[in-house]
Amino acid sequence: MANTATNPIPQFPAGFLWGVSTSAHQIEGAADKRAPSVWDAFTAEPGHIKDNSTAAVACDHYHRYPEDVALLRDLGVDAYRFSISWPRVNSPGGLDFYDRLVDELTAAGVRAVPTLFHWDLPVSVEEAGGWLNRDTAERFAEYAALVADRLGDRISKWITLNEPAEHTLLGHALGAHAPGKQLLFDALPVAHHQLLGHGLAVRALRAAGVTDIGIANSHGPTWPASQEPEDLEAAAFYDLLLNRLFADPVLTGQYPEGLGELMPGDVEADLKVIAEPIDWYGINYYAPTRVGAPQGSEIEFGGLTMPAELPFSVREIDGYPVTDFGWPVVPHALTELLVDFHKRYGDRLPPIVITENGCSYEGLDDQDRITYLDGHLRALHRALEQGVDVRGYFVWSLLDNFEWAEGYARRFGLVHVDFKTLTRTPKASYAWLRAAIQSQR
Ligand code: GBH
Repeated sequence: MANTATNPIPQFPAGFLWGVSTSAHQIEGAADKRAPSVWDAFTAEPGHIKDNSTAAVACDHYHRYPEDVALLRDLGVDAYRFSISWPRVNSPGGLDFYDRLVDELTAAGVRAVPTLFHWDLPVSVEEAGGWLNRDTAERFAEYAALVADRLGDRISKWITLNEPAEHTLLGHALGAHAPGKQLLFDALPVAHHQLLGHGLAVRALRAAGVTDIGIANSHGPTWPASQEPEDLEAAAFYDLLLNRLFADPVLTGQYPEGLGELMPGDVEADLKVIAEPIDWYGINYYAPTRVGAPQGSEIEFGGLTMPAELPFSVREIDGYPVTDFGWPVVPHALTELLVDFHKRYGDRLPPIVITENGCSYEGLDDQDRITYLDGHLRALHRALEQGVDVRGYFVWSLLDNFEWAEGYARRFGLVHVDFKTLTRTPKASYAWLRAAIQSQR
C-alpha cells in the first residue's frame, strides 16, 4: 500500500481536542482489587476467548499508571479517555485508584475523560437481572452520582455509556461477549434499559453539578449488497439498528420506525428521560458494513456466528485493504457517516467528538496504522469542510490490550505491550501522532 502519510495532516480548528482512549477491563488488571464483573465470569469459562486468556493482569495499568500517564504526556495529547470500572468502585478503596489516576493526569496537563460504563457490569448487578432489568438503569445512575461526587471537580468531559449497540448485539443477542446471552431480538430491552440508564445518569451528573456530558455510540455507514429490493430492505433494517436505535432516542426523543413498540415499560415517559439534553455526541468509527438479505443459513463473519433467523446478512467488502483483524480500511466512509448524521439530525445534533478510531496491526514499525490514522484524519477534515461540527478525535488505543473475545491476539495500541514482561514500547505510529499533534500547535 502506498504510504501517503508523509505529508503533514491538514490544519484543524483551534481548540480541537486530541486524545487517545482505553477501557478499564482491557488494561487495568488487578482483578484481585475489584468485585467480579460479567467479563471476569465470561472469560473464566473455557471457549469464550480465542486464546483462552483473561484480563486478570492485562496491561497491569492499575499498578503502572504513572508510566502510562508519562506516555500520554510525552505523546502531547490534550485528553485521555479511560473507563471507570463499576465493580472496582463497588469494592473498598476502588475510587481511590481513579482519584490517583485523575490527579496524575492533571499534574501531567492531560484532561480526564472518563466513561462510566464500558461493558464490565458487576456480577452482583447481573445476578439481579442485569440490563434486562429496569432497576439496573437506576443503579447505574446512583453509581454515576457517587463517581461525580468524588471526581467531579477534576473531570473535563463525561461519557455515560460506551457502544450500547455492541453491548446489546454481542453481549445479549449473539452471546460472543459477556454476559454471553443469545436472545436475538429478545435482547431489545437491554437496549432500552441502557438508554434509560444513560438518561438517568445525565440527570444524576447534572444534579452533582458537573457539565460537558456525552455518550459514545458506535456508528458506520451501511452499504447495501446490491440495489435489489431484498438487499436494500435488509440494509435499511441493519442501519436502523446500528445508526439510529441508539441515536434517535437520545437526539430526538423518539425510537425509529416500529422499534418503540417492541420496548418494555412506559416507553413514552422513559423517552423524556433518555432525551435529556447532552453537551456533545461521541462517535466510535472503525469501518463500514456491507449488508444484504438473509442467506437462509447460519453464517460466520468476523469471528461471529450469525444465526439464520436474522433478517439480514453481513458480507465482505471488496476493493479495500484490510487490517490484521480483517476490517476494511475505508476512510471516506467516515466523511460519509458524519455528513449523513449532520443531515439527518440537523440542529438537534450537538458538537461531535470522535471517541474511538483505530486499527489492529502487528509490529513496532506500524506504517499501516500511520496510513490508517492519516487517512481518517483527512476524511474527518473533509467533513469539517462540509460544515459538520466535530470538536475532537481520540485514537483507539494508547496501549495494546485485552481485545475482548479475541484476547491478546489483536493489537490496537500506539504503544506495544509485551504481555510477558509488561514492557511498553512506543510504535512508529506513536511518534507520527506526536508530530501530527505538534503540527497543530
Ligand atoms: C470498540 O468496539 C470497543 O469500544 C473497544 O473496547 C474495542 O477494543 C475496540 O472497538 C476495537 O474492537 O464489519 O468486520 O469490518 C468496536 C466494535 C465491531 C466496530 C465490529 C467494527 C466492524 C467489523 N466494532 N465492527 S467488520
